[in-house]
Amino acid sequence: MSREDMHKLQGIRLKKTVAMVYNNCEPYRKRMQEKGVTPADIQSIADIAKLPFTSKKDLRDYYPYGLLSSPISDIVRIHASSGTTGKPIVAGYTRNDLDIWGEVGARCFTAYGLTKNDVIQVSYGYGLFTGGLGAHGAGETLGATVIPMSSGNTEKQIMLMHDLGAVALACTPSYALYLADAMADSKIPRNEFKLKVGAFGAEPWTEGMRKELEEKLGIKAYDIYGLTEIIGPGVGHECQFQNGTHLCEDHFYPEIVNPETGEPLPHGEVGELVFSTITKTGMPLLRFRTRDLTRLIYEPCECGRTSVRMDRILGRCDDMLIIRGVNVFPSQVETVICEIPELEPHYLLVVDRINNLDSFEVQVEVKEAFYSDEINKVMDLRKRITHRLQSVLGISPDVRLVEPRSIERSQGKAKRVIDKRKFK
Ligand code: DLL
Repeated sequence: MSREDMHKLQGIRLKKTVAMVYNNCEPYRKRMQEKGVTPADIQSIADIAKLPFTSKKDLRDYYPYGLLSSPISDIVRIHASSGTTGKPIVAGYTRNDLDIWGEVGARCFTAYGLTKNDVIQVSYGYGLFTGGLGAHGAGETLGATVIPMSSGNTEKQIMLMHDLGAVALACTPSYALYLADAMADSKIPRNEFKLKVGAFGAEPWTEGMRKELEEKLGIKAYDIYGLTEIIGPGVGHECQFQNGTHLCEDHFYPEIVNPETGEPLPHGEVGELVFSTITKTGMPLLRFRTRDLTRLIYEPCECGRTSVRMDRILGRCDDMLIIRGVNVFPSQVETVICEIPELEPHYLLVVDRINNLDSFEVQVEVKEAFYSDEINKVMDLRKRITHRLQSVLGISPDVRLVEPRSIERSQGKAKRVIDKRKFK
């Protein structure tokens, strides 16, 4: 679709959504009235900037059903994402929303080259988290054979992946890494597995991590992006060129704004990703501030899809650590670790404040083959890592090399940071 036609379609859909939330959702009506905007002011997609933002705080304030635009009798599914504190964020979906979700999810799997003839193992957690049921609906809409495995029970995961001939694995990248080790331990030869494709998301991951996963699992590892408030997995996906995540912008309109001021940023600049849902009916959201940092790419993709792409999620505004005044994203550390051949991509950042000074430790596992008790070798490796991290981050961490398999593994979203300063 040409950009012009896409904008036309988005404008029509936005107009309908704005009328819907204005008429059916009191908090939105009030917020628009405060801004002096009525549905009549929204005539095209360019008018979106007139609309108020929605934040995670709004979802907490109107917990659990306050932001629904449909009566509860039309809501057929609830999901929730656990916040760090207090009540979770609740999202309600109508039948229409589940159909959209199935469709955008099936687009993702199709872009990875999967068809109805394939077996897909879904190892995202099932339950309130959108990962399991989201990927499940995507696979079923495609007509593929879905194994609703959920996370955990690693030995069984490997056995069924092998016995049922799973071609695709859908889980978090950190859990995929864990499963890769379990596959190697299982002693089942790699060529007896049919696995070819990974659909990995729900947490930030780097190009280095992609390389590790592709090598360890012998697959192509693709990104899948989404968030509970917007719909779940399926908001965006990579294609065979693995060169940016295509957004399903005919359903979810993206903007990039300055995370401090909320001002829209020029095309191509890195900022906070904001989405408006333009087809959902259960809990349509206008200009939802995701807190995710990325940039949008409008140049056409080699695959022929005309949808806008986003770059990798650099991190979340809330994940950014400020250590001794320097901004640090865990993904920067991951990039460095994946570049150093002696290291496993398992790491933990531990930040503390001792005598009013920030301490910053990076724990990282050394590969079995390089794990040595020769002090010179260890010192040399530590020095190299510290030097590299110092030049990328601008501050120097204490690097602690730890034994292979000593950092706790995750079966869902990995926990990469312990910030002890928060408890002081
Ligand atoms: O994580 C939905 C999902 C499930 C996406 C399975 C992909 C696969 P939430 O729990 O609400 O929803 O968390 C959403 O996770 O705002 C990002 O910060 C992060 N995230 C999700 N996908 C990616 C990705 C699900 N591909 C939050 N890359 C989002 C980086 C991601 N971060």
